[in-house]
Amino acid sequence: MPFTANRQFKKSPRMFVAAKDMHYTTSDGRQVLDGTAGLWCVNAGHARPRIVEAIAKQAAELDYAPAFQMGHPKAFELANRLVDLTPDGLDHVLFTNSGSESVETALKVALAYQKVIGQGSRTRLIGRERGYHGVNFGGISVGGIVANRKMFGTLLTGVDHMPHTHNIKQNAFSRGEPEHGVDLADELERIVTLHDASTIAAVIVEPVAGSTGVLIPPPGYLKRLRDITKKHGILLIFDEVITGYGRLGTPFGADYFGVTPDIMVTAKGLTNGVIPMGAVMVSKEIHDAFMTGPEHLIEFFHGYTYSGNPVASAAGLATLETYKEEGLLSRGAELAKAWEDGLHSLKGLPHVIDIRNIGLVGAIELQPIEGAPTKRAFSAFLKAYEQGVLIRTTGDIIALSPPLIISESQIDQIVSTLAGILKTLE
Ligand code: PXG
Repeated sequence: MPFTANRQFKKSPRMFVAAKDMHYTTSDGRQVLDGTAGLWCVNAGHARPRIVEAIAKQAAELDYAPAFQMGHPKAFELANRLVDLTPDGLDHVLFTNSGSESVETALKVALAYQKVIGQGSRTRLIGRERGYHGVNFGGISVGGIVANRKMFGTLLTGVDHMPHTHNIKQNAFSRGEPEHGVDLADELERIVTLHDASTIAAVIVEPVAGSTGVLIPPPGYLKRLRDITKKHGILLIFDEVITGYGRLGTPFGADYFGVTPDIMVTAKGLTNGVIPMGAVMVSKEIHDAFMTGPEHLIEFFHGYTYSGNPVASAAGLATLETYKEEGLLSRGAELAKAWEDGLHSLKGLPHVIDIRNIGLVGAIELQPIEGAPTKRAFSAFLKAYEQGVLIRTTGDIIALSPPLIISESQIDQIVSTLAGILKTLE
């Protein structure tokens, strides 16, 4: 099983057999409130009729079409809808099948772009400590999670990392963006000085780091990264696999922070998690740079058997339609205050050393048990599951990211369940 304590699980399995709207049904017939939108992906809630119907219809009408040298209308329709939704300047789309593939695609576009514009010496990639960019070799190389890296050899060479922005000492219990740390963006200048701009192709960051525990940037930090990258001819890639599709109360993190990258990496909420699909948006400038040479030749040597798969495209279109009809891409902003107040009401409970929130994401950081890191949060996870609420834990951090259809009373349920659990934890 992926990223699972396999032996623990197999001794006492936790199985879901059905899901509807905000709830899972377990194999023993219990309802579990989804506090995590599956794995941060089921933004519109479960088994939404429009998406279910679109998938069934598409599978019967055109199940598969070759993606190389052939096309089908729905992939283009979805690409156009995405271009309408993304910030101005991101005008073209490459489809993938996951966040990890979207990351690899973005990194390859960045390297190839520098080459086609005559900047072939720009081969370095810059990521960030505590960044998560999926599990493939490019992604773990620019990523900053030691457990995901240390077993897998030398990874990509020519990669450097900026420091993360998490700072409990100064920023604990911040509501929304934390006050301190904008200067950490200047570490990029230091890295540029070390390697020289002429060797650096791209910088990749999550606008808000999700997987390593909801690390929110201080105001002005991402703008400063944008200024530095622009100044040095370095591409800026936002990995919006988690922050995309309404999670922060705006369509994308780029909108929330008012910063437009050159390349945007998405997946998860694109199809509401129902069918695997990712999308990478790039600027017109990047796209056009490849459109040279004889027209019968392939411009970019990259792609997947399932790029823009018809059923995934239909799921993506139905998902975007559902978001639009129900105003879900801004619902996180409407709920943000209730969400923030609910989470921060847990301040002062045993072991809680930080609480943070932005849009409809939150994290509660616990003091680890001495000598047994992750154990305290994992037991909170098991108790929450027994008490009918699904949460995620990463290290000793509880991470929450419910579907955007959550009601205020369901927010209360998550908070009161956690309050009860925190009082009883070892
Ligand atoms: N980039 C980011 C920012 C992600 O969060 C990926 C890339 C990779 O996506 P795929 O589709 O290849 O898994 C992710 C995935 C968690 C959790 O609970 C987070 C992810 C996946 C599973 C669990 O922290 N993020």
